[in-house]
Amino acid sequence: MPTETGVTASLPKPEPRQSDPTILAREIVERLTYRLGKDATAAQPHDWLHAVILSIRDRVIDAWISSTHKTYEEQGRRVYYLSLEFLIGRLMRDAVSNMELLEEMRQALASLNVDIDIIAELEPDAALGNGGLGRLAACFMESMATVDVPAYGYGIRYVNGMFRQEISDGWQVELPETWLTHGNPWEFERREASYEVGFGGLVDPAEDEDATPHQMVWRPAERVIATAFDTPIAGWRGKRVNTLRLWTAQPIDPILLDRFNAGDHVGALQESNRAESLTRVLYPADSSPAGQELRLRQEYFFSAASLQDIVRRHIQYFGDIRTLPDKAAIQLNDTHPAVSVAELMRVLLDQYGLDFDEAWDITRRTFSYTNHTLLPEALESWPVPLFERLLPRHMQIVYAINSRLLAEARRAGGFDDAAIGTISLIDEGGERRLRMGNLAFAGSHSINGVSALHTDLMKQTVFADFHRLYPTRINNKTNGVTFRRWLMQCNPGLFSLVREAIGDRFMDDAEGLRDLDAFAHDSAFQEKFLAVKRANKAHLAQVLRERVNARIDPAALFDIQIKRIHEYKRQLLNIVEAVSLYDQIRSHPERDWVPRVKLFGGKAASSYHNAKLIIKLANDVARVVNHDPAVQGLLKVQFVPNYNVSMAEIMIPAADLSEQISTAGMEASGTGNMKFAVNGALTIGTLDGANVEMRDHVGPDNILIFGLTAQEVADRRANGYAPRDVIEASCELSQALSAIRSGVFSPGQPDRYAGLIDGIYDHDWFMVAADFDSYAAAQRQADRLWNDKAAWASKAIYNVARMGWFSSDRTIREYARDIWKVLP
Ligand code: B1N
Repeated sequence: MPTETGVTASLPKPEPRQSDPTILAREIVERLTYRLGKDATAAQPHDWLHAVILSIRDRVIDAWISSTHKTYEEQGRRVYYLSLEFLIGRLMRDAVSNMELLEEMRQALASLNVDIDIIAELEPDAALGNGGLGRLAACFMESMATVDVPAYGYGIRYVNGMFRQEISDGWQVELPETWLTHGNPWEFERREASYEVGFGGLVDPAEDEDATPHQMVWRPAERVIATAFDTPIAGWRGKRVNTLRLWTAQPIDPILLDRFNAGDHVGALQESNRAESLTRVLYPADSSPAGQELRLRQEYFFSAASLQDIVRRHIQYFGDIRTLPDKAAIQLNDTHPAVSVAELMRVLLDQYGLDFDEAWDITRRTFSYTNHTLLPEALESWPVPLFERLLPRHMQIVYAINSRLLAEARRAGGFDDAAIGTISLIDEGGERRLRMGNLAFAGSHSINGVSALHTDLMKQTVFADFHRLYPTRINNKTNGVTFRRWLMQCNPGLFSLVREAIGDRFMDDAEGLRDLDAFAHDSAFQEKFLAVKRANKAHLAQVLRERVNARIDPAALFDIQIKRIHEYKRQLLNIVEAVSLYDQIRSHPERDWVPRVKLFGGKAASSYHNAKLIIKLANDVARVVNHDPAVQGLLKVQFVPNYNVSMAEIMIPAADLSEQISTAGMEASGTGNMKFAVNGALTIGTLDGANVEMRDHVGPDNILIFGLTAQEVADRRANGYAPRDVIEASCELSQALSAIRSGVFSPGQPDRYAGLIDGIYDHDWFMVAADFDSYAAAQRQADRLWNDKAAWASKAIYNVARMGWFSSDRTIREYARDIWKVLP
């Protein structure tokens, strides 16, 4: 980020830049010539992209510097968002649009014979995240800048982000994604912001005379350097520009010359390779813990570097570590940075010599924690011996925190041994493990869930005993998405139609979309609305034609499920329903079936066997269905490879029906659900996560809700659920399951899906069978609605009109008001 000394007041200020296309064109050619060393006549598309980014970046920098000055002058609290993932996607259009230069840039490039849409396509996605959690962090960065919160994002600059997915013979194949191949024109390397991070080694008591009894000296066995790379993130209308600071690991000695000179050329680079491997790859695990030592190293590495940076900045400006909580609010994005709690305690105890109680008070007032999942298998914990070996001083601190925590619970009364056992930072059942969720909870003044339902379940389940001990700490902050990217940029057709109808107010206050309510039954507006949707569908059809040689009819109902592949998200329910529909179309060709295209997209964690099998099944079903002349024109199934942010930007605006069908109680919030609805798709979904609040906002008539509630799922599980009986009672379901089970879709290997389907008969943890009939009925209701174009259009328009509350600006304002206390 720009330096923050505030001494530049007397220096000449840069001239405010003009937004005239001819001036922009001149700036682009200037960057091309003098920064890239290319002649305009010889420039390749990539060079133009680079030059455009450098031009827009320079304008962003002007605002960046003034934001930094403003933050400095206000002396207020800054927000630090610590996240192991930032799923940013492309930045060019975002920055140009937020600087309000989209039209001017288009014209400037046209005058140079360059098509902005063509070069925009060349920008690689920054895919430094897995799914919803990482994309939420990216939406939050943009919204924090938009609502004028002085904030820094901290994360890791992975060389290889989310893997590229190819489909080979129907199976997922993972390939490394190299987003940095052409360099990254957005980032600034900050050599001056480098810190040492240690691992392993020994701990000795501090020897100075005035040392406190808690003061220790940690002598790490291994050290690496963390170096910062900064990316400016511009808010809407360029009001504020905040910093995303990503760390990269470097060796202290890039090459061990003594070894090299002794002829050990490989050994000479060992340290270098070991350091660099730390920030090399993103763990491709979504909603499941990665578990390996390298992951814990990544977590500690970026936490320790970020805290050193935060503490250094605080001391530089304010001089007194005791005022840290007044000037810094650190948000832990899930438990991935939770080791920060122990790290800040270490800094306060060992480096600043504070006594334990004071250090603990400062720590708790500084941190807050967002929980993103209740899935028991997803809650992070580390084997105590591993944690102790890597972070011996932190282990001591964890024990000290734990003994005070448990003593507090005993003093409070009402906590039996079992309750004490669930509050403990150490899981004593079997191999002893450190529970990162408990550490994050204990070390924070605020713990939030990401939808109303999820927050309630948090209070009733994983954190029930913590909630009894600290009844004011848990609060809800329902997720949101940035409407700049997820409406204005990805759906320019709908964006201009909405502007035409209701003016520009919604661009600064998404709740202004409500004015569209008045147009829901206006048939002229409905027609224009359907025409925009139709054009978006034609565009998607063309993209799929080019990329996977698929032929899909834009007139059909586009039914889309795009998200990580996970059993709880129930892509399997959707596929089984497709098989059942296929059956019924063949049995009753005379009925007037609604032509449907079912699209799937999403990646499976590399080690998640069933998720990969579900991808194969989708492709197997697609092959059979799409080649059967009996259903030609009525049903198409297509798996879209390598689903990512850029593909989402094409698919979401083209959707008629949005599949949000997780087993109730399992999806913490969902954010794709919000993006679809604001782009005018109807949701077919369970009462799970944020779907519940979406129903409240769009109205129960404008959403297709089916299936068990979270409470009913819990009751069924508790009272002995017998899926086999349920399956046998449903003719459609039994037929579809036995077709898959018997190899109809996998003739070359008939038992390929035996295990998967037997799982449904035997236990069906995700309640596919229990919800099937109700899901199929909701799908037929969608068909009937589709046949009434005006009714469908009005419901879709109500969705756009009433989704304003789900803007991440609203979410961020709530965090700012309730948790960070930085209301601008
Ligand atoms: O976080 C999103 C929610 O909208 C989704 O419902 C939720 O599933 C998602 C370990 C996770 N929860 N947990 C993760 C990601 C990576 C990892 O290594 C867990 N992701 C979510 C935003 O709140």
